[in-house]
Amino acid sequence: MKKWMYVFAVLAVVTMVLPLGSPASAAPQTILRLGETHVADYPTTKGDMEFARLVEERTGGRIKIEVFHSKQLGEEKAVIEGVQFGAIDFTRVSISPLAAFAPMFDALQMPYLYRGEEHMWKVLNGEIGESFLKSLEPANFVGLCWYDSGARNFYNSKKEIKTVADLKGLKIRVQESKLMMGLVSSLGAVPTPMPFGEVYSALQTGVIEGAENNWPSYFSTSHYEVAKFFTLDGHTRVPEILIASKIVMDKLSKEDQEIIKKAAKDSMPYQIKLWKEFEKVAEEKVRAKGCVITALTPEAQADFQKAMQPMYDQLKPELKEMVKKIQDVK
Ligand code: BDP
Repeated sequence: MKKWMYVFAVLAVVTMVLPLGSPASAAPQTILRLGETHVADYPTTKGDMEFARLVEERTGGRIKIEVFHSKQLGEEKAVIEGVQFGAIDFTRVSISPLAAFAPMFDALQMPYLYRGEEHMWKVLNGEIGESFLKSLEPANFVGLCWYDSGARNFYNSKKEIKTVADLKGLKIRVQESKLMMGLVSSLGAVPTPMPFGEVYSALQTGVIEGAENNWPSYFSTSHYEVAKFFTLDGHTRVPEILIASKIVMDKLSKEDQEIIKKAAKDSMPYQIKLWKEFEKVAEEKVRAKGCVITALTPEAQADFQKAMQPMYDQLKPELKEMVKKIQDVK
């Protein structure tokens, strides 16, 4: 054998035996993508990044999850579809648009459903929350974990909202969700479903007059610049969820699937902690910018709740039953 052939043969054997992804090579074997609508320094995006970090650490660098924040992979509805077909590996979304793919999820986002955040976390971290995560499999998703998203409130560019009557006829942007359309209609306003990324310019040009969201989103999207009247009505608590594509997960080993599921759960306390901090910062910032923040009187608050009661009465039987189970969690 010529010398160069010998060297070549030895090299080939060495390459074959060296396991890919060993600390020596440090190159990931599998690179997966996660779609996120929020900007890089938003608490939820940081939760995604913590999840990715834990997966990378616990697989010794074999699996790397790249977080594409700021809608780089598209708006939520399109990204959910991508995950369903296995074109995108993971996403973190609000359960509002997800309910179009798994209708039972509406039970988790009914107006004034939870007695407070403690009640919500009891539900999500208990048997009910677990059954919801599992229930996504027939729709080709794997539910991984929940993130905090606080309470949602109305804001608009026109006037202070102190009573339900003040909302009458206002064009309000909602997520792409039937339930949210019904909610806004039940208050006498006009719902306009629209992707998150289009809301700022729609408010600016007057295509819509208002929207609804939590403090962090109101602040980070700069919607407060074009809609300065914010009313603390707290109509919903809509949990955020991290989901994986079932098609993608099924191709991984059982061991790696477990690492991913555990890493997601373990990223929750970090996201929730950052959320709490940022909720305060966002509120302080928009207050300092001179936004008009309106607290409802107890009577007005009761009227908001009363106006949405028909939504409960109209629920399909299986949803009604689930809502009752949620309410019964003590
Ligand atoms: C934010 C959620 C985000 C939603 C957005 C919206 O974090 O996932 O897409 O609301 O209103 O609070 O579309």
